[in-house]
Amino acid sequence: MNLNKLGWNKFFESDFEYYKEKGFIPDRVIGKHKNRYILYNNGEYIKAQLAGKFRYKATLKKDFPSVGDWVATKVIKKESKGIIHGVLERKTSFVRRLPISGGRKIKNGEIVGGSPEEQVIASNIDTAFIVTSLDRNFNIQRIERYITLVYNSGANPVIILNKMDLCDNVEEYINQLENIAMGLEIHPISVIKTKNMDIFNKYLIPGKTLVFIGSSGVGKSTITNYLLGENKQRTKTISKASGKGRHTTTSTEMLFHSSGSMIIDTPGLKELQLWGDKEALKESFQDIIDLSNSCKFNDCRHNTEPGCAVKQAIKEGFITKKRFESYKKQLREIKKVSKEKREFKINNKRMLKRKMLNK
Ligand SMILES: Nc1nc2c(ncn2[C@@H]2O[C@H](COP(=O)(O)OP(=O)(O)OP(=O)(O)O)[C@@H](O)[C@H]2O)c(=O)[nH]1
Ligand SMILES: [Mg+2]
Ligand SMILES: [Zn+2]
Repeated sequence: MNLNKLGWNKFFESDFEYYKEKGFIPDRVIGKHKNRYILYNNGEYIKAQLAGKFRYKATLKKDFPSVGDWVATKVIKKESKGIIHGVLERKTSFVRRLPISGGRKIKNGEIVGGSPEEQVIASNIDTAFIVTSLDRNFNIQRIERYITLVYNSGANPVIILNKMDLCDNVEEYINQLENIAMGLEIHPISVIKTKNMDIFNKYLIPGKTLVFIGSSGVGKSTITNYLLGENKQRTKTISKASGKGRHTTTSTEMLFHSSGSMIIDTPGLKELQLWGDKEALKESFQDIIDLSNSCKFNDCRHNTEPGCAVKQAIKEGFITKKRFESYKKQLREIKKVSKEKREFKINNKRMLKRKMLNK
């Protein structure tokens, strides 16, 4: 199997130059279990660990390899294992803010505390399927958050509405979504009843990487198994899954589809805090940002200012109040994380400096 079939291209090649000279080989991360990684290359699966020097230099969570990454490795033949020495720059990556370990605190509807770090869920992906089910799980605000994060990942967002067999007003859901997912493809499907499953064909392109993301119980693994044509991924067996509680998939895994594309199945995300900078909402809330360019004041906050185009659009029913509320909430969250990120960076620098001086 050549590297291109695994998604390798010029982007990674140029970053790999440095490692190539040192005799490393590029492998793709297809699985991760604590400190152990499973890599793939040339039709072979390789168990791998991190090099000591790499571990020493990696300080942030995002410095460590994640599923979908290309890594520079050396294989120890007689032990048939690989040692990872570096992670190549990610072309795209789906990230969220690192969840708080050991419970979270909520204040005024927002999560407080926790380290302002990003967590990489999957990288070097081409298409991200945001999966939701047409039952109690359906939640516009949550989908809006996924859309923001997928746009920021650099991958192409596609919305999958699974379990259409359980719903008799699919059109209503689609109408609601069209107001928040402008221009995105929205596909209602049912894996169980094999409805509309051929919509996936156009994304299953050799060398492309697809990822399924969404809450627990929406059917990500059931879809993955259907596409693979075998029951590789464990799925919830009780058909009356509540959509709450235990996660069936516990680790992210990359699987190979017969078309030559790669499918990443992820565990359901319970918490979805935003990550990004001030540009983070420019695609997911393009409607509101476009409108705000027509506000009378450049720095209009769309509160009580005269000549506010956003308020006018709400009044005339072009955008819903809910949509505007989502925008404000996401904007607050992004501003907060940007601020915390800056402070975190300064503290980190100070800490490093102290470490150096103490040496
Ligand atoms: N009615 C109906 N049930 C479905 C459909 N697709 C999946 N399910 C059921 O939904 C439940 C959860 O499916 P999973 O594939 O395990 O969900 P998941 O998104 O992978 O969940 P996590 O791994 O926990 O994140 C299972 O009981 C499936 O049988 C569908 O199209 N219709
Ligand atoms: Mg699953
Ligand atoms: Zn305004």
